[in-house]
Amino acid sequence: MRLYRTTDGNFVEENGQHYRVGGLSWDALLAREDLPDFLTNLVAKGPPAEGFQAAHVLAPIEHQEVWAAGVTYYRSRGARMEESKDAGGGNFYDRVYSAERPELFFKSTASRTVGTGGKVRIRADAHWSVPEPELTLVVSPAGRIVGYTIGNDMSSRDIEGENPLYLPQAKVYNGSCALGPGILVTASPLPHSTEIELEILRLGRVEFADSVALTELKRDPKTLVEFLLRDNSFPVGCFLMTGTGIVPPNTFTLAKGDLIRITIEPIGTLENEVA
Ligand code: DO4
Ligand code: MG
Repeated sequence: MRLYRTTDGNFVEENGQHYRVGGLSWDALLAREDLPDFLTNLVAKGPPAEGFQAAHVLAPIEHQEVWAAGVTYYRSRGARMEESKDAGGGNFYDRVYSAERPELFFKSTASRTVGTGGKVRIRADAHWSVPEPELTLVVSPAGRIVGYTIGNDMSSRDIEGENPLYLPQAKVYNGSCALGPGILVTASPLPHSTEIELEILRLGRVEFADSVALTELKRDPKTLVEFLLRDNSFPVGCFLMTGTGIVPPNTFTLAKGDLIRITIEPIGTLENEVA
């Protein structure tokens, strides 16, 4: 089941049919501990509804906070060590990769987040920017993983590499986050074979493409959630990006007009142009 927030209200899609989810705000839906069962019952009751338009889909966020995990793939560990070696930061990334406590950081709010079709931004004072395609957990107030969406953790690598203490500036700025297109609502974990695919198009041609499977994710999503909720409450649920396993070569930086396409098969495709 996929849940969509649209300009015409909220819809759930199952087997190509759409059903209207009336009477509850997006916050009220994401605050439900029984979201998978609630939507299963709604679909079973039917009937399907007209009126769903893919072009009207909004970012699947209202008042939720977006958090992110870092250095959860070996590839990301290597990239951070390399970018920060002149600043003496390399050792920290190596240590966090194998430490019991994961790296978790605050990433975004709804005002800095765009949905599919929206424009993400390169930070105005950055010179080396990349998208980070990440499986993103949808977490209930009690810490249950009730679904999955696709996230783009836009990052300024030169700022992050200059000094690890600049991480919040490299990660949190206007248009630094994309989520969507909708939420795959399920109480079951995704198979380890699930692939995250990234394609960056420049002037209509593929400039960079790569993919990674969830088998490469070092941390268990449930453990990431457990750490996030250790001393934090999320009354309307939250999003937790699980880190990137795809890093373009160091010669690559995003440019205005690039099209970033991230696909995770059971969820869909998140597509954003760089403003
Ligand atoms: O430690 C810096 C950020 C890492 C990150 O965002 C990632 O690995 O995805
Ligand atoms: Mg990231």
